[in-house]
Amino acid sequence: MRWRCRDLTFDLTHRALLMGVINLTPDSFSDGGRHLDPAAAVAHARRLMDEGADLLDLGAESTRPGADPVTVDEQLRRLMPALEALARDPSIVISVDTAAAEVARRALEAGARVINDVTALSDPRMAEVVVAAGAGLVLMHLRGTPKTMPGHTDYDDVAREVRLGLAERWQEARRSRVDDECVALDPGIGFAKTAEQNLELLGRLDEIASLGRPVVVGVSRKSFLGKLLDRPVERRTEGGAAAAAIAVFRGARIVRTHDVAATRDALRVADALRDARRTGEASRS
Ligand code: HH2
Repeated sequence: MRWRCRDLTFDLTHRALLMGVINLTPDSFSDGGRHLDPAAAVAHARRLMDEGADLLDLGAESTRPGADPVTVDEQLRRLMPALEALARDPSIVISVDTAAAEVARRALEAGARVINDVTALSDPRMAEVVVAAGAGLVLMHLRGTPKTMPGHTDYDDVAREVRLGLAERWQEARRSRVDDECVALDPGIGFAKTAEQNLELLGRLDEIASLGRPVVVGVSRKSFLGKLLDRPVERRTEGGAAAAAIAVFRGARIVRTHDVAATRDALRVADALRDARRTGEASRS
């Protein structure tokens, strides 16, 4: 299983990637306001790289339930100073979390290698921008918009419907000439799903992985963990690492997390268990 992001191709066969989160926002649900200053963002980015992040996801617009959209100009104002500083080091792989094609274009021009689009190509120009750069593209499942999504949780079979939704967005990317090897798919944990639906999706992640592209999951600090563990956002780290490990065992290949250090070992254990199970299956067949 390979994932192409411009000049880099990741081999995800035996090792899941850690994508560290840097929110350049005043209002993100878990770390809003902490990395607004570009110097603080760069220092945090370097810390996450030292802790073992394979790539960094920079976002300038909160997608928490009920969040208002942020203009292109404001996203660029928040994003570009930190992005430009980090892009000076080509060994740092930068992803940008945006649904706006113009933000994606400017970010790719500055050296980003991945666009993480939680709206899966809602901007009609997004695919063209991604194709022109040969960038990696994360297509996430979402119903409605971050503003309206809490009202969109009526599923008959959440895993089947998320799988169908992602397959449809991947087809749309193909029609727009996005190379299959650049695409990664994300079930959108916490986006238009109840706590129970998030748990069911994680438990049935192999159904999403069976689509045949790398699966991305973001579980860290999310409210389904808070509900399950009865813990505030700053005390969900261990629960998030456990959920990330199980997601990898069930087929996720890229884990988006705020807590890189705490998640790294959990992923290595999950990778080893996954490989051992596959070796066992192969030797019995
Ligand atoms: N979750 C968040 C944001 N972007 N992108 C992908 N692909 N998958 C996710 O699960 C995902 C995402 C929400 O987390 P965070 O960025 O910390 O919060 P906020 O959106 O409030 O900035």
